[in-house]
Amino acid sequence: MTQALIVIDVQNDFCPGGALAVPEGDLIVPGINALMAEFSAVILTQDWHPAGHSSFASEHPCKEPMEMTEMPYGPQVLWPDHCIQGSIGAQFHPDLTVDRADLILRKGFNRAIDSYSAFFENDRQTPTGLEGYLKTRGITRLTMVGLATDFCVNYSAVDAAKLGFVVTVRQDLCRAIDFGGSLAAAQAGMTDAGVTLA
Ligand code: VGL
Ligand code: ZN
Repeated sequence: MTQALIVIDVQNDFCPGGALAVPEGDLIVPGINALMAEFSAVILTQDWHPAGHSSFASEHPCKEPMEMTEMPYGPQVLWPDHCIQGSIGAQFHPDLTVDRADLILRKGFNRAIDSYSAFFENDRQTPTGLEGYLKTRGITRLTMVGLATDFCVNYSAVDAAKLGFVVTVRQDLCRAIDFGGSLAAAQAGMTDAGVTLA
């Protein structure tokens, strides 16, 4: 039984000073680095959007960041431009121990579809390949940490539980965007899906 630590989107744009800053997003970095020592497998995810990504409010005339829009695949929050491929904002926080990672999984590179989850894009159908990677390595238990609790951590944790992984989210090593009740909804959704909130 192999356990993996999945570190979600600990990138400059999600930390204070970044384009989509999560309050206290940087404070979790030392604890995540320390936790890596307890796992035989460490996987990092990296939000990785092309310029002009369809989830950016700047691509939608008359829309502001944090407003909703309707995409062919369903409702989508519109974000400030963030985590653009090759930008400083898309880089991992400089203090994150990137060298411990076995795999860096990039997501959100498809211009037409956002991808909160590390497993499926926001159409809920297009796989990222992470399920196959983990299962072929014999990994059955996942601990998730990172940013943001209510979006990418939430979607990743719920998908993982649905795929049959045993999932724990270390909330002390996550931080939330939390707008419009998104954190409470995410916590309820994760609990319903069988995710352990620690
Ligand atoms: C995220 C919004 C847009 C996240 C990524 O990592 O939670 N949120 N892109
Ligand atoms: Zn994004």
